[in-house]
Amino acid sequence: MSRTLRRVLVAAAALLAGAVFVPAAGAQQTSGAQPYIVGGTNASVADHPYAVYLVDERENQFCGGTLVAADTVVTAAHCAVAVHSSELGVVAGRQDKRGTDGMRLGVRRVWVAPDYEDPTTGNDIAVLTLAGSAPYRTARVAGPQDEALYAPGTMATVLGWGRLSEGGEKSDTLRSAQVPVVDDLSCGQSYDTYDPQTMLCAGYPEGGVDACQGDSGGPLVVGDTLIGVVSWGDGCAQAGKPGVYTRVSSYVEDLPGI
Ligand code: 4AZ
Repeated sequence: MSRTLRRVLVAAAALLAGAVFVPAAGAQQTSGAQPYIVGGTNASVADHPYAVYLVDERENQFCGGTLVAADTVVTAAHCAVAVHSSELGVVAGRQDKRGTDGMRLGVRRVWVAPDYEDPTTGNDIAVLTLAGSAPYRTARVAGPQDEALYAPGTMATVLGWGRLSEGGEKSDTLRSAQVPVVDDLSCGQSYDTYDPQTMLCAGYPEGGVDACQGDSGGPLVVGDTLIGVVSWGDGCAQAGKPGVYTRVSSYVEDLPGI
């Protein structure tokens, strides 16, 4: 079946079901809290100067990150181990991947949470020490005193250059979306391996708004405070499958350079 025909059929089925939330690139979502990361809108690096992305040896963006000091980026462990540090780059101050704004910095040191194995078992956090300084406003890292920011229903902002829909294309430009923090009981019902000590979930019960592939490692912030790192989930924006994030406050004491 052609991609176009499949989209038409999916859209027709969704209309019949009375709810349209299949986001096709460029389409506006008509249900849920946001029009159309998945279900987000364009964001500016002026508003979110701490939002950075990681590039591989071919200068391809493959993950996100958060600038937390001039030479320090928090990202996901699964991003940090994907590329050898000598070939890893961090791009800061560049909203559009096709442009040359901002700067690309090399990575001098990679710290990975010692107990990290894979995202679904937790500890999916890493710190990159940059080879130079990035002169941009940094995010504050949540600590144990910030438990209120993790209260269920708190609206948080997820940022990234990742896919606009599950299996779809990555964004050329920075996107953001608002998602509510999900309570631990619900998240445990969604995912067998959910660990409230090392993870948190965010998203709507009906789905529609989420981080997706390529957003991993990027920020989940409340205001300018980093509370989560995009880590994993079952697909993207599916009902009953919120995004899973690394619970940053559990690690603040361990993170080097912060
Ligand atoms: C990924 O593969 C990925 N919906 C990131 C975030 C989510 C799922 C997958 C959450 O990088």
